[in-house]
Amino acid sequence: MTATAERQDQDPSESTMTTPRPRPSFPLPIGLLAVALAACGGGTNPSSGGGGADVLSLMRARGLSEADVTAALKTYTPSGKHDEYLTFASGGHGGNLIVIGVPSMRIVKYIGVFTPEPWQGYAYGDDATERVLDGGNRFGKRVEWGDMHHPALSETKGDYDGQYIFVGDKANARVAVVSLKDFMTRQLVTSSLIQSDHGAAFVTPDTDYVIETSQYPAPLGGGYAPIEEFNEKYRGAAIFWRFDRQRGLIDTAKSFAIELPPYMQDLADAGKLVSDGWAFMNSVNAERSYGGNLEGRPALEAGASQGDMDYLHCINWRLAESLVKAGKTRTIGDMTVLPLEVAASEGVLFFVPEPKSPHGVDITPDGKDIVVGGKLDTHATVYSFEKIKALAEAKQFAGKDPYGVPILDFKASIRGQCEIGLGPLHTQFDDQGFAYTSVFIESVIAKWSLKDLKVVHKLPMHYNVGHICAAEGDTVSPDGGYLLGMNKWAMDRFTPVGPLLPQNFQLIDVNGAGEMQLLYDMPIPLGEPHYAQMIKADKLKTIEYYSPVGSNPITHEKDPEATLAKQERVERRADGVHVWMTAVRSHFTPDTIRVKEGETVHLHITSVEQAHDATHGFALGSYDINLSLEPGRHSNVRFVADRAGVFPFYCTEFCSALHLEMAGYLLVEPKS
Ligand code: K7E
Ligand code: CUA
Repeated sequence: MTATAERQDQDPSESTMTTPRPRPSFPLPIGLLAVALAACGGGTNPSSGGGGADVLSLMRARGLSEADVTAALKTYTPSGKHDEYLTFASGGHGGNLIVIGVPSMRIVKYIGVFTPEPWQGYAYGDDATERVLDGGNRFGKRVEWGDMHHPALSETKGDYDGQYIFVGDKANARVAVVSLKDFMTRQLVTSSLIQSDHGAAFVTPDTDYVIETSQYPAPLGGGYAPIEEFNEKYRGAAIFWRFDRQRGLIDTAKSFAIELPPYMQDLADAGKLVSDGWAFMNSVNAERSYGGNLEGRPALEAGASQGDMDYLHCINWRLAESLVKAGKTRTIGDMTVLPLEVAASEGVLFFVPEPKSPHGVDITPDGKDIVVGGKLDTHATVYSFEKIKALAEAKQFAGKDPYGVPILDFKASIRGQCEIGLGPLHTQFDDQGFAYTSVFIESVIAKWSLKDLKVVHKLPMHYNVGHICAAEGDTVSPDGGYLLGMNKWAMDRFTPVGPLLPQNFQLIDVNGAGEMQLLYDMPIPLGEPHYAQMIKADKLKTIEYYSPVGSNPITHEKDPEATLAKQERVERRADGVHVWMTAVRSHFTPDTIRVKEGETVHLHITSVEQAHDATHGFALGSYDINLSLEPGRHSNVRFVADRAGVFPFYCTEFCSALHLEMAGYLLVEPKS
């Protein structure tokens, strides 16, 4: 039975909280549509009794086609109903994660990750989150933005498990860990080893490791070498950050890296099922061009696209792990590194040529094939893991690169190529054996059969489509149904908002074996989101409040400075004035804080609430302090009261009828 028929039969009172995914095959004839709408109570004029006519006139008045209304029916999510999926989209250089419901495309949350986020009290004075952000300091310097590219949901046996999400920051070579219990960033890690990344974050099938691969080669460890010594002194690296699931943190001491030649390593993906234990990343610039267009050398991009082939990197990370345990490593900066010569000679690293300037590398759900899109090529190339493994094991090499890395024969390594169109980038998968590849130059998504490598449908995308994101699309069992096209720049699409264009996410019904159908356009008011992952919403198990009262939001343990009602107090100590404060509807205790100019102030504020709808905030203007006090959350803040005066503080969440009165004064008495 098609979802269309289901809709007609459905008693609205029986609808569940999760809207079933509609998968109609054909647009409805208008008359039938009107009847269906009327049966669903969709008439615009309740007194008319003839809802169908009203729907028709409404459609005419708004200039809507049958396809428009069908799309609306597939995305419209009535008040109070939840979305079936959540999409976690990168917020680009906004440095935040954006959480979007599917199919409604309603934004449900921003998560501060690389950028301080005031609403969440993320790094605006709150000590616990300040320390999280400081974990990503580069060479001792606080970096308050990030160029977020690829979110990776944690996996168990190759399936999203809804516990954590990891993201990479291309600009500052950082990886973040976000807990999906409370949608809070709990850790940032970075290594002096590499100076940028792009193949980040990607997880191995049980989230043993989070992969971060460098993009722009540089001397490992952050030192200097003349650029003329690029071939000898510049290197790439793939970091395997060890994830300790018990603690919910990356264990930097158990992490390691593999040194790579100075090609520009690009995206990565981890093998799964048959290819578990391996990771794959592609690269551009096998030419090792490094620019210098004012110094008589070719411009970087011209030099980097001269050759016909680049190298797909195939990494046996499980073997690398055992070589690391056997101590075949060097320490460079703060990282344990498996040297390039060891990786090349011991069977950790193999190259397979890949057509011109590849970009996406995506492992099929069965783990058998590796799909690579070549930006300057017209194919998606489908490599066979079985063939690669056999060639590697038989040591049947077509040659070696200048660093001694064995190269496998291209033809002998592939299962075939699918003629896609101009500029294939990224590939996703569904549950019916189809692959979907974004085609940047042509601005379409190509749907093709994995079995016979033939395109079955192309759907025009609005403009410069980059990544695409399918429901559970990177798992061993994708769901099909929905696909998100992530377009660069919302050219001509929405009401103009000045020269800086939003992005445009387009939701697509991928529709089983049929043709794809565009459902929804959504402007994204942040730039530039690169990738997203979509998870079944019922996999997430979020908390409603922090327990016990006085919990540190990062450790979820009771903070030593947590304060309960009646324990509020002020003490002067050698290191300054300590204020143990509570917040509860609708007051802070104490609400008067008296200090002397120049004193260091330590605020220890506990929300003693344990109800979901009892969040408070704590804003102290002029001192750049803003806390979120969710029920049960504790915050410690330290600052120097270096300006005498009267500073009101107040609650920033409209928590009760007396919310405006939830305020107090910091009185900083002048020294003299
Ligand atoms: Cu924009 Cu994956 Cu960084 Cu492609 S990447 S589009
Ligand atoms: Cu507490 Cu407003």
